Amino acid sequence: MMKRGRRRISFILTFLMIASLFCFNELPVKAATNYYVSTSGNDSNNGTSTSTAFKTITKAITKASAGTNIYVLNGTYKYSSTIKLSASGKSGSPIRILNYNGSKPVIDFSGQAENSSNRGFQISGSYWTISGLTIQNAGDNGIFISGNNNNVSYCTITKCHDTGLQMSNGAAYNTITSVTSTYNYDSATNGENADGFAAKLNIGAGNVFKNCIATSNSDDGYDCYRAGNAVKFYNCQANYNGLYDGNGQGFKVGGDYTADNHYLEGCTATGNKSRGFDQNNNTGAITLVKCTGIKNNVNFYFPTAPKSGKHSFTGCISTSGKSKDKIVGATTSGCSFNQ
Ligand SMILES: [Ca+2]
Ligand SMILES: [Ca+2]
Ligand SMILES: [Ca+2]
Repeated sequence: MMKRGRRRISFILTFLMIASLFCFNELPVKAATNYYVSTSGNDSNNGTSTSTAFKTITKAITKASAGTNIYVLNGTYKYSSTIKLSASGKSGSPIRILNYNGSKPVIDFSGQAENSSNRGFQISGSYWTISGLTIQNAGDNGIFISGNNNNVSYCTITKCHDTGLQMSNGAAYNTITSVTSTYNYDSATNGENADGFAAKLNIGAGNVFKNCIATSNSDDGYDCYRAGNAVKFYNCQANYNGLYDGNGQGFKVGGDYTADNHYLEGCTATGNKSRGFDQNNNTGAITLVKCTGIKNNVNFYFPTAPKSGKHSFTGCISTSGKSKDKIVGATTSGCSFNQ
């Protein structure tokens, strides 16, 4: 009996092993699906080639899942409704909205009235990539992110009626690379609110800006008002921000006395109306490495020591500021300030 029982168990185990092998082999390997969007397309097409492209990005989004690439062909696409990205890709398998083959498609939201609910793209989902698009004339932010692990790269965001790209409401681990944000202007408040970029009002951890450019926005270049978590900036520029009633700080790295240990490296602020680099009541310790202020009203303004630790400035250079720099509660090394 014992022997037969063991044999039966061994038979069952072998059967299960072979069956499981078959099962794994039978699993379809799901290739990334590509969809195409063209101004001459049609949403009743299948969308899977340039000659059978969809007409709208929104149609392609309804078909998208992790690993999908949505290629946008050249042309100007007009939308008056917010494009909502609420689904999610996966780690290593994002959903991507991309310019097709080096083209420069323009997503134009000029049909939107200036109103805080009229954003261009709204990313509440995670693992999205938006790359190679020009996004313009949104009634509020060009892109608003509250989700996690999203990437925006090689885009131009311009002439929106609030901050070009904003993260808020818990947005975490988002990376913004080589995005230019320019000529954003909120007319209702004569320019008080429209920054180039903002990571403000309760963000999560791990947000990064690399090689971004904020030029000629009505309010600030970059705004971290009440961020609630540290942001990292690498090789970013803020130029000539502050028009009309805007504050005009290049990098506003604080606000409302939250303690956020922001990190900036290789960043340059030029010709901003007020301060190039502005503490703005941040009670955290801020680190600046090889940052340069040129021809701002004040290049570096850090008038208050952090609640714990010290600010850290390494290799920072202040050139041709109209008024003197203010640096308090900091360790400095290899810097040239105008104090
Ligand atoms: Ca607004
Ligand atoms: Ca302002
Ligand atoms: Ca601002």
